[in-house]
Amino acid sequence: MARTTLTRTILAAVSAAALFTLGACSSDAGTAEPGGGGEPAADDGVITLGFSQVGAESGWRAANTKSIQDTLTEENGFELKFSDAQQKQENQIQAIRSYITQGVDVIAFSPVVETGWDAVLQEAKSAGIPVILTDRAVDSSDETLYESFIGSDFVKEGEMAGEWVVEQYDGEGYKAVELQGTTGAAPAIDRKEGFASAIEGSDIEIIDSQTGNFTRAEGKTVMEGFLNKHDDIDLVFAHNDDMGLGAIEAIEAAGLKPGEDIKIVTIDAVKDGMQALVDGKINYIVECNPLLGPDLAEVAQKVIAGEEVEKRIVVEDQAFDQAAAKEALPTREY
Ligand code: GYE
Repeated sequence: MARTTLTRTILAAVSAAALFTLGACSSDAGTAEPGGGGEPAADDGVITLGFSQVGAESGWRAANTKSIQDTLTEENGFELKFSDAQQKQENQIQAIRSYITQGVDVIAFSPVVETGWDAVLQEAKSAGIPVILTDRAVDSSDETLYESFIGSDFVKEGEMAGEWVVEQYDGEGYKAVELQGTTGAAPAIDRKEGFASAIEGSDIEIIDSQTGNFTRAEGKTVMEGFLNKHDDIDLVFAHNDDMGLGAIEAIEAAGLKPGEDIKIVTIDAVKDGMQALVDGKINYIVECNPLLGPDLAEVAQKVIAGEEVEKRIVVEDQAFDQAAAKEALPTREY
């Protein structure tokens, strides 16, 4: 939160400074076109940024897309090219290749899965186009393939969820089920790991774990399967609010009370999740801040201006129990 607010406050100043610098370059460079042709990037003062989004799978993603589209505007000195990969890696690779062909100034994307990016990132590097990762990480040994990775610490989020569960329920022999995010995605891998390490040594046991692909519909279907298979579920750990909301529907359809008969802990803290927490259907939510637009704009401007950027920018997250959610919900931005 703090970081995003600070970023927003200084964005205008950075933007003005960057535009001034770029404007000066532009008069030196005469009438050169932006991007491609070996000309300096963004020499008309406008940064053309190609963004490949994961999809529209969750409330978190909708808020993230809005933040990017609201920040990377003409007014702020950007021309945004945006594409939705519908949660498919091949669509993202295609979008990135198309941005390379178009000769954009910067490419940014949120990788749907962690692995398999080296070839296309190498192509961007060879074309001299800097890449910024937002939200999710890539698993690559070559850190020169991207300028910066802006996003939350997903292991920590999983740990925060697990620590709360241990604090509340250790000693009661709880049986838990886990609704995992998209298989191979950084937040699914890391949240699983963080939660497991936090409950280690307690008597809480994960009796089943399956992917619900970060969507409400799949969260519901997987939870229905869990309820058919097990009659002793005490707790659901869902890797995002949407799957938790799907699980609520399945639990209610089975004649049980979510939040009471079966406790629910999720990650994201988007409005629908926070409302369910206020209503007592979810018990605890760890936040994942989706408002990455301002940080992305700042990093892109710095990269184009040839300034140093941090390789890893960690977005800070908080967590909510019911009382905290009641207080936060009325002024929640997403
Ligand atoms: O938690 C989930 C979304 O990558 C952090 O993706 C993001 C996750 C978020 O679908 O709701």
